Amino acid sequence: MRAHSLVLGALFSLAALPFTATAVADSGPAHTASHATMVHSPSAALPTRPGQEMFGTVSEIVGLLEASPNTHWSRVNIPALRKHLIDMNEVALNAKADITRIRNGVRIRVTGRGRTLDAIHRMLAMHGRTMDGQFGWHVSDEPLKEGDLLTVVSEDPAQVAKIQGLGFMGIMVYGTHHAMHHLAIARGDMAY
Ligand SMILES: [Cu+2]
Repeated sequence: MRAHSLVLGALFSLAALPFTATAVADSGPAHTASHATMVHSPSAALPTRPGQEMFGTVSEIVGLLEASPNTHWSRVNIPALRKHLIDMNEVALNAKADITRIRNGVRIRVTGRGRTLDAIHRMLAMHGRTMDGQFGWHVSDEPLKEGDLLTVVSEDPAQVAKIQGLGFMGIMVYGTHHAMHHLAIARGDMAY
């Protein structure tokens, strides 16, 4: 049992070293010095992968809030951001999207059940409000019993082609302001 723990400990120590530490078997003062330098060097490799998208997104937002002198922690609402990120997951993975091409755009019937249905109602209502009038698009959202009916049209033939090519997910991600919404939700500037 003790030997097993020692082996595990040794493996863990090796795994924690950067790949450049090939002189593990070396001994003597030279190795001791380089090892000390490596451990304390600011350039020593450290892991950065968050492991999971929710952890990564929330971690980045918390970092931005901490770095900003304008953050009012009494207003900060990370639970609202978490709720929105779960909604995004539901809409992206579990919602059913039936798309119909109409003369000047698309009509998309987005449906789901339970937690997915709640997410569809919240996300599509928000997207309808936010995206209407942008890029020369007219966006309208109609809540249904089993989902939402999203209609996206344009008078510009180039935009019509784009809307039809983007389809449901492309329309949902289109534009560059979505990540800013996450910060606004987290800062308490936007109800969700
Ligand atoms: Cu979002």
